[in-house]
Amino acid sequence: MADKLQPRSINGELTASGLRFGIVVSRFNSFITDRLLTAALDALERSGAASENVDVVRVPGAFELPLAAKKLAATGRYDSLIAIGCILRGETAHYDYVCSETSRGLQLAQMDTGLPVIFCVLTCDTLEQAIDRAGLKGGNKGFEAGLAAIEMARLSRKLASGKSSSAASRTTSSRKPRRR
Ligand code: INI
Repeated sequence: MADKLQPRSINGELTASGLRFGIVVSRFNSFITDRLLTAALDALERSGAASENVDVVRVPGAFELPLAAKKLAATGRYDSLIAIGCILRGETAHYDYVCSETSRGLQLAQMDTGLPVIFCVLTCDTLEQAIDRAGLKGGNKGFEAGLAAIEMARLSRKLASGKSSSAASRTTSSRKPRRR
């Protein structure tokens, strides 16, 4: 019988020291988004992030998060971004448009730039549901987002360096030394 396959496991550690984070926060429903932000900062701080390595940018509403995230990513200053918002269902279809464009835009921002953009946007039917997820029964999604930002930053660094080191070893082994 063949031995059991033991694949190499590649994970992002939860250590934030030396990493740089950008956080984009929507002012709309700030009663909720401020609580998510506080918890995200708590997760970063407890994991070793330094104040000078964390920037917070505020935008009017969730719909504006993707553009701000993409512009932050383009600066090349960050290892990971967190987008924080809270969209509450109203009486019209507005909620659906804001939800779909915000999530689509944030996913595009991370796929276009290659920088992790953590989705910390609550999409709730009621204010009670949002409160539950911003520090009550459902924990705090901001804290989870902070941890996800650290993990993805570390994982991205590993995956990038893995790619470059294997490419480098291939190049060196196949290239003959030059004669002088
Ligand atoms: N923005 C939010 O972040 N949450 C909401 O619940 C919300 N609702 O319900 O309207 C909301 N709307 C504003 C939107 O994000 C934009 O800021 C606005 O349309 C200007 O572009």
